[in-house]
Amino acid sequence: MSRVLTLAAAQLGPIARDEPRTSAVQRMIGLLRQAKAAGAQLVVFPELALTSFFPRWYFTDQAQIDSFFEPEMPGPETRPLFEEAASLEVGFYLGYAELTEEAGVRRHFNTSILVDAGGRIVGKYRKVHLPGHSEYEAWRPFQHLEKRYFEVGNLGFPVYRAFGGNLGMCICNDRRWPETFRVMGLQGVELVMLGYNTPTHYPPAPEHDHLQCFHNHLVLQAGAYQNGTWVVAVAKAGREEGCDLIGQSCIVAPTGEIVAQCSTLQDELILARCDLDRCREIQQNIFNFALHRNPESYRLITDTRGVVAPIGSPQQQHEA
Ligand code: ING
Repeated sequence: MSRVLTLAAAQLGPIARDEPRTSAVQRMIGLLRQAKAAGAQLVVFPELALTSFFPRWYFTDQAQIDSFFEPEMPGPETRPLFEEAASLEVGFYLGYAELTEEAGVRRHFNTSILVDAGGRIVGKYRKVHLPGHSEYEAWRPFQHLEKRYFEVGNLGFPVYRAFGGNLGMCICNDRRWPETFRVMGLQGVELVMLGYNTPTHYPPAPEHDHLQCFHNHLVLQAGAYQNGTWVVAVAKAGREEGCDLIGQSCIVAPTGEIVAQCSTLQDELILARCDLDRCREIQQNIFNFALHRNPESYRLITDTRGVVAPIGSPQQQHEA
């Protein structure tokens, strides 16, 4: 019996800086209802889906920073989303800024959760690859201060048995790093869900601005194909507080083919019937890891953070 999941990508248009969480929640409830009416069982929302993408601004006051975070999940403003999803019997992925306390220390993470059709949180992920910088950089037209406001995720890349399959999560910049997909691939992942806030303009390399949408799909399709997994990737899109964010949310098959794609920069729902058994076409053949991988040749991938000197380079001779 094939394991077909009807998946929905629920793209959001801009969220204004002063837009209350209740407004974002109401927009997401509308998308949930649309998804349910179209037969969806699981809906993916963007990264940091409750507020404007606040790392674009420089803050020094911690209370102001914390105002963008959720001290509880669900909390009073997000509970209606959980309740609506449970009444519709639809699961969802939600990206948000997590404020938590561990051993008396307040911790800040860029987080996503997986919520089942009963409204229960069955999975959590904390963003590992934090892009951008940690201090104010005046030369930039807008900041990208994720390294200032978030800690590196400490949960690894877990894959969960849920919805009849192996489901994993990541967030935005994570998708650009092959390690993200491979660590989940080595746990037999069959669906990777992720949200993103990706500006069209990348200040350190403006000559790549015209490539942002290409790079987005490039890494999603590679991640899907090289690990034989479905991928649902969802944008917060459009001109948000003067910053243009790419859209093109999409659903990618294990073959790397895009099977559904958003065509606006607003709130938009796309769906696809995804047969999780189709992962086998890839995972049992071209990317049969147990048959073809040779980890003893890959040691550098986990042994070093940055680049090491190549053979014959002066540094290498010096060290030798
Ligand atoms: N945003 C961007 C992303 O990785 C970025 C940061 C933009 C990196 C463009 C490189 C190029 O998609 C987040 N939130 O990670």
